[in-house]
Amino acid sequence: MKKLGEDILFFDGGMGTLLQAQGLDTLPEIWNVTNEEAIFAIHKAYADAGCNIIKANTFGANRLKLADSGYSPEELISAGISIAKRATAQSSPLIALDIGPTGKLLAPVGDLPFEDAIEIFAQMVRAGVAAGAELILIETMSDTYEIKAAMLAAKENSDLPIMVTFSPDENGRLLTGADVQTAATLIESLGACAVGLNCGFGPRQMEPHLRNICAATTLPVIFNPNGGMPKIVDGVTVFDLSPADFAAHVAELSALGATILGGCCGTTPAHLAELTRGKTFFDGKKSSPAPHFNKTKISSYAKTVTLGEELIIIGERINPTGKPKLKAALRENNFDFIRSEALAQVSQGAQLLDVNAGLPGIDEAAMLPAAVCAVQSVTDTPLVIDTSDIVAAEAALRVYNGKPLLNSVNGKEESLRTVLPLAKKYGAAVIALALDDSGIPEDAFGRMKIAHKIIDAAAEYGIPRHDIVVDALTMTLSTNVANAHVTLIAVEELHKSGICTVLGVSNISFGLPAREQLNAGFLALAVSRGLSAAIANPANETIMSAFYVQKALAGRDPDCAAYVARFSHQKTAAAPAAQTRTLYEAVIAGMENEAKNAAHSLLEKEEALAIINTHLIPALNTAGETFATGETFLPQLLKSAASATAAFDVIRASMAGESGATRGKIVLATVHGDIHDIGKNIVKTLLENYNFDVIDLGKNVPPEEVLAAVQTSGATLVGLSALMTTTVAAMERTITLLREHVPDCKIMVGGAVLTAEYAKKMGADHYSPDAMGAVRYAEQVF
Ligand code: B1M
Repeated sequence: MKKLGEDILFFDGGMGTLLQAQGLDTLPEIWNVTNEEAIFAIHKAYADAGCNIIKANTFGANRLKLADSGYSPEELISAGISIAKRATAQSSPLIALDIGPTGKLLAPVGDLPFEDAIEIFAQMVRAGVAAGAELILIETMSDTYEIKAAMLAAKENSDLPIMVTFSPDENGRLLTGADVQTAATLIESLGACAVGLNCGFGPRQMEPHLRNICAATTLPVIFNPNGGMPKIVDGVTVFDLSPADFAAHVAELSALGATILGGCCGTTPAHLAELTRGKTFFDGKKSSPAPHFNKTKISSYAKTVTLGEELIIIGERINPTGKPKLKAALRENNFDFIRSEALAQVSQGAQLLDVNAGLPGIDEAAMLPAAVCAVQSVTDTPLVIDTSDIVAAEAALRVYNGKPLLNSVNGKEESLRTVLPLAKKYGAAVIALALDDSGIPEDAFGRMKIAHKIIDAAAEYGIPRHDIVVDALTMTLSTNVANAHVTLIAVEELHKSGICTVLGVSNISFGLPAREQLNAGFLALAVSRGLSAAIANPANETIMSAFYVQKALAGRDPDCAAYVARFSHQKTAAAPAAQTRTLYEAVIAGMENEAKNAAHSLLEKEEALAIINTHLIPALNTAGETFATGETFLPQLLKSAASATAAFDVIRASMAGESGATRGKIVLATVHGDIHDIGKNIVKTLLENYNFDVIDLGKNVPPEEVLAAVQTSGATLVGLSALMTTTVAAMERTITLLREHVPDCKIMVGGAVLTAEYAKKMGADHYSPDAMGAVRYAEQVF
């Protein structure tokens, strides 16, 4: 029997590319019932090539992709697994239910709700289990949220082992921003038995990403690259690695630590036969131990924070206790205030953010997940989910995109019994409070005993020791002068046994003067004893000064750069949370209400069009630039777009149209495949203000729909907008179709990606760089 992670195992290779070569003209999974022999032969060839794991032909058998096919996921999955089993009966490899992406982006980036995604995958999992799948492979993923949805569906509907592979881009990032470490952290925390990379590129191009994933996980690593770098030759995608070259590259790269090897697009049974033929090369090979073994990692959808290396500041301000403004915001569903607090704390130096929405009279189980989503929409800083309400905890853990830190569990039986299973299911690390039914022990030994009891209980639920972060509890110095000492000893002892610790420091000074000095001194002492994280207000000058001082003194601030940056200009505390942002800043920060308010203020002194041109568009340009350079990610870009739209709605309402008769009909659309409509909407508003009758078809409009609208309305001018290089082709198709059927209709085009020259080349009558240009041209036409 082969052992996962110890022996080398072989996945099979490509399926879709082989079927395409045989004339596939439908979804590949449909061939499970219409062309069974072809699928049978491919599985058999892979089994004969020596593969240990065979992917059933079920990758896209989800109800979204099959919607108009006349087939159900159950039917195709049942047939797919049955063929795989029959075809490989002689060598009996493991048969995997293969699950690919839904094909849609999940909300808030796209429009597929998270729970709908879970249910779509759950249907596949139930069908796979019923058909006798032996493991679940979730593959070719490019969004951590979709990975989480698929993994929850697998866990909630089966006991099968789960493997997950994803496909980073050339910069090593997923579509929605995660780096390799972050994706691997999430997947490991949710309980996969192996994690890895597939598709995208050939083996060589995957090397840096493979290196990163091997360093980031303690799980066995899967490596299923393509058969070379895909290239388009005569309209057909080809992969350039011969079986021998492929096998040589994969074998060599496996030395980085991958123990489950196979192929993806463009690989064939010949590639896999060549790879498995080198078995002797692999014999006796063991996975290299991951260098970052047993680190406590907390992640968001895009980044990972590691505890235990240097002090981490957990921003404490999204907690209503003693904060009247936050209480009011929670009662009024003012999520902009919460987002604002989050952004302010991050800019002040918080590396994690605590989110607590517990307030008498509000529904915490609804509010906490909403607050978590609100914060995640503007920042990729990982979160600490802080609640004592178990229902609220589950709701927030479920929607959180990443591996959170859950605050908290304690040594009481009920807490252990209710909190730990949730942490296990949702892959959270947990803050363990050193107290139990008998209260808070007075000595360090008592607190450590409780900490170890929690760690042992967590282990029984399968939660690793490094995912427990102990809070040794800060007691007020004024009530007992030994209090600081007790906590510091506990921190030191826990640190010595490799356990991460966290403290809320400010309680130490309660009832004493010069509280901030005492808090800062206590923090510095605790850090010297090995404290991993402090829950604090990052706007507090004294605490943050202590943070920079300890960092420099501990030798963790190369060239004292952070220290110098902070103190050379005696930087004052950042502006208070509820600061007033300009329109430009509000759009970049993604604050809708602030953007609206700023637009209202600007309208008092500036013309509508000037506001659009000098505030709104430059803000979107900056948002686009930081997105392009990888400083921000899709969720943030989305929030900026929503804020710009909100501001534009205010501006639009202020634009009084000219009175008079309608001056002509214009059909307006953003072309097929393109969902950018802010610019098109500005064009529409301006045209309407100049009394043109605009038939707005919206965004992502197929050429045929544009033509149909022109024919039914009798419009003699069409306006098309395209923002991406990839959608200019759809614009050209639309122009060609219009020229063919309505040759007298004039066509104007616009959008940042176009030039006058290119517009002419496509056959458009007019290119307009801005909305006013569109009005001027319409005036000419009519
Ligand atoms: Co995205 N996006 N986006 N995006 N987005 C761009 C266009 C991009 C340049 C950002 C970047 O990487 N730097 C890049 C395209 C790269 C390229 O192909 N060259 C890009 C990408 C890659 C993507 C995604 C693929 C990201 C992803 O998923 N990984 C994805 C695409 C989805 C799809 O369309 N299939 C995506 C998604 C989004 C959001 C949904 C988050 C959001 C759009 C929300 C919405 O529109 N409702 C968004 C945004 C906001 C942008 C940027 C930042 C801003 C676009 C914008 O609204 N500009 C943009 C970067 C940038 O342009 N700086 C970017 C302001 C607007 C007023 O200008 O539309 O040019 P514009 O309109 C002007 C003129 O061009 C002219 O008048 C307007 C007013 O002056 N005009 C016309 C426009 N149409 C006209 C028609 C006319 C006449 C004039 O006659 C008919």
